[in-house]
Amino acid sequence: MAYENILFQVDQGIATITFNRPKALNALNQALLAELSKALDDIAADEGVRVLILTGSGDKAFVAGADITELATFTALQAKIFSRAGHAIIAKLQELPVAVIAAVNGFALGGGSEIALACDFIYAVENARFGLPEINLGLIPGFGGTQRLPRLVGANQAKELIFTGKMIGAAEAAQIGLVNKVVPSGALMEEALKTARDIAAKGRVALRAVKQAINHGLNTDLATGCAIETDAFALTLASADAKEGTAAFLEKRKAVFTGKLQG
Ligand code: CO8
Repeated sequence: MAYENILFQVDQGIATITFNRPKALNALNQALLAELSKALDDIAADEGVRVLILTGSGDKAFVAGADITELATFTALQAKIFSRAGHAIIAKLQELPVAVIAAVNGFALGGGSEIALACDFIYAVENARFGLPEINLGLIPGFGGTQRLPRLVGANQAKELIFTGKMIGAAEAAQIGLVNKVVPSGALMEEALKTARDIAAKGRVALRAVKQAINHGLNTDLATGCAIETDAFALTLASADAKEGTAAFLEKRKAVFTGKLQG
């Protein structure tokens, strides 16, 4: 598939997807979502990828939400199909077996915030703006915002943001636990890449297992979550990566992980 609405590259185990409709502040239309879905499939199938960074082109927006021009033409049925497709793609993003960093370079509104919420964590520039402004359009969030935001920041913070549709800056987003790190605008990609390189050097088996344990554990009770962790721990202990990691420690050298379950 030729990409027209995103830029997609993979370099040394780190994939980058850049939302690339700057004239519409990178708003999500059906074509962009289809391209995003394909790129995520490619990443999931590529054994060499450890980390994905999502960002927006230009210096104004990460993603300013669903494309309102397109949204305004939908029938209720088309809206349901669009919302379902968005949910499926965002779930795919959340379950991707690599670490996913949202590098938010400006507005992350509506569907843009909802994509960032499905990433493993968010870095943002100082002038980034977050919000779920759908209520200002007479709508509600349709790509998981009513579910993921309260799980991340608590129901009270999420309700205030969603009921008012207001935007908050990066500092406030960090204060409520939505953003991990706030950086000056010129430093965003370098900061994200620094963390990505750090994660990419870890064992792939452990990385996949721990992401799955955290994600699945969060959707269950503590005892079930601990059982999920126990199974995942046993699986990683038997892996070639764990043999290499423990041997390297005992031999006082740096581990070289192959990402293999069996040596
Ligand atoms: N869709 C389409 N075009 C957009 C969007 C958008 N979401 N956001 C901005 N644009 C366009 C503008 O129309 C404008 O185009 P043009 O130059 O042709 O007039 C261009 O981008 C630049 O935007 P502005 O001139 O408005 O720039 P400002 O700096 O003045 O304002 C804002 C920036 C504050 C970001 C403003 O553009 C804005 O409020 N945008 C809309 C934000 C919004 O409401 N997003 C939520 C959309 S709904 C949603 O995401 C629901 C997701 C789930 C859907 C499931 C449905 C079934």
